Amino acid sequence: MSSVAVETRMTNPLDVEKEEKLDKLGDLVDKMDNVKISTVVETIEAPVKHPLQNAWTLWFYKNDKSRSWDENQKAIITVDTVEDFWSLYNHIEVASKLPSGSDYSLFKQGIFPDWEDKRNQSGGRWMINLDKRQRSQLDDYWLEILFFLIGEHADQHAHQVNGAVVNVRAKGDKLGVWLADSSQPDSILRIGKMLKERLGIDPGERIGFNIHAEEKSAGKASSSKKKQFYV
Ligand code: MGP
Repeated sequence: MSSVAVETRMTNPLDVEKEEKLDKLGDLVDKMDNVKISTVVETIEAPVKHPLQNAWTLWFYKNDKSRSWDENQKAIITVDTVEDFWSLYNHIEVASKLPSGSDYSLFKQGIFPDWEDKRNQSGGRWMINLDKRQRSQLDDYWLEILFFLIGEHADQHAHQVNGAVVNVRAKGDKLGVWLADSSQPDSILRIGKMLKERLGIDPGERIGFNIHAEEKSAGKASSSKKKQFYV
């Protein structure tokens, strides 16, 4: 090949353009060779929730006279983390704002909030009866009781604690902490003392413990609802 021919081919504008394209492609390949493809898959961390020792179900009792007592009990939601408990608490009406005749109950998952449930049958409840004028204390008392439950504050007696109920009543509100076994006086009394202390109830004031079976057979006859224990 003569030098003229070489010269001619190299200066052909089409060839120059082709050459430039190839150069650019080469640059691109070089660049791509230097790109480090990360093998670490970045994970988006889910916020950590703090588990409760037990799962707890919130129940609402609506005083609807056309339905039976049991039918008026409605399970709202079950929570098993601190965060879900707060989200629930912040979304519902406080007890003091509920219509008279309503109840909230918080029970360990699987326990129906009545005397008849097999895990309640042999038990009883500590009752805190509030005077009509104590309505302003109701929400604080109820929240303190909720902490007592979900925080397992009864320590080694916590297995005894099945749940709690707040009865919103025009005649005077009531709070009850339901225990599983009324044949265990030591743990019943210990829990009663803890509750009094936590709620800041005057030491001179007494609270009493009712046995479910007796309340059930006594019906409306409040005189025969004999308290079995006092603290
Ligand atoms: P209550 O709601 O505990 O108190 O019981 P309230 O409304 O202040 O009435 P009082 O009788 O204590 O003055 C009201 C009624 O609800 C009881 O008499 C029962 O008929 C019924 N009831 C309450 N509880 C807790 C139960 C229960 O566990 N099982 C059944 N079957 N009925 C219940």
